[in-house]
Amino acid sequence: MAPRVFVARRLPVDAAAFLEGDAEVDVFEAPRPPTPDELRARAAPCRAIVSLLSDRIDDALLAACPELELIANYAVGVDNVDLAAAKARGVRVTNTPDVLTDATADLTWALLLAVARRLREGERVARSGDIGAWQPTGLLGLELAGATLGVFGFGRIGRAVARRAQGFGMRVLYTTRSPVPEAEREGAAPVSKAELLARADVLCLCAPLTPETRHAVGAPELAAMKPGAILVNTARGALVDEAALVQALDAGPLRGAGLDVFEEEPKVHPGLLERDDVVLSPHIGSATEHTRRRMAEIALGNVRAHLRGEPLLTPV
Ligand code: 8YV
Repeated sequence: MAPRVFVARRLPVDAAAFLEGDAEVDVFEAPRPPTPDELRARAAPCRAIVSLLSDRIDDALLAACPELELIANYAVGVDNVDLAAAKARGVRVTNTPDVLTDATADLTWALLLAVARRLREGERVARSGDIGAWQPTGLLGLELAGATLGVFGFGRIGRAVARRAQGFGMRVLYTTRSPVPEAEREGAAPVSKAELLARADVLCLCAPLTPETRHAVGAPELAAMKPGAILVNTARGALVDEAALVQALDAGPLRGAGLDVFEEEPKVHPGLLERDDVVLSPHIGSATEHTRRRMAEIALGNVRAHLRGEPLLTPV
């Protein structure tokens, strides 16, 4: 009997056609994540699953899937997977790195620019059908040339964000876990977290979510940020204490925030919803046609490689 594979959402590549001859594929077709019960029931007879960031793969799920050998996560982040539990049960894990680096860096810059130049307010004014009397002091924003970009987490995406800053004439500082060779610094300088907070006019969060990075930006860090600074988060919502962010936006000294990810996804903190100084997007960092297709090819390619006994493309 062909091995069974569960794909937890419809992908931009036909999973059944991709794995034809290698597996019998069960795709969860609803436009929502499977509930934990649905996930358990559908994954139970499978040797591999393609999971998304909204699918919690914990020890209880693994225990309910005795045939499971591979979790091919359709994301670069793997914080939805209990890696220790997977390792303990001999289940391999893959992700989709590299192919989403540029798309995510682009969206980081889209949010950065939107907040810096107050596009949310400007859009509303223009859409009223009358842009009003031209004002020398109207909708003034932050000039990026000569300003300092701080990058928290200097992996592939952090470096791609930094690379783009050169075109804008910004100085770039970063802080990250492990030393980065000079050749990969993109002209950016390593600093302590305290210095990053104190000096960045724009702080971009590009780190994975781990126990160490959870609430990396909470009330003390927000209070230590440079007055008038902008916070951009396209990594994982829980890097930021959202309640503290709302308070910091109310009290100053932040200029605003651009957020693609949220602490309690799919929910967004109600305190963020009506603000003009915040630009929001619904976790779409990797959402270009090209990138999402490549992510699917990599996730399914890992499943195929595993079932054929070949080396995995992108093991975690
Ligand atoms: C995806 C992401 O949109 O790759 C990641 O870690 O957050 C995004 O690329 C999402 O994870 C899809 O599952």
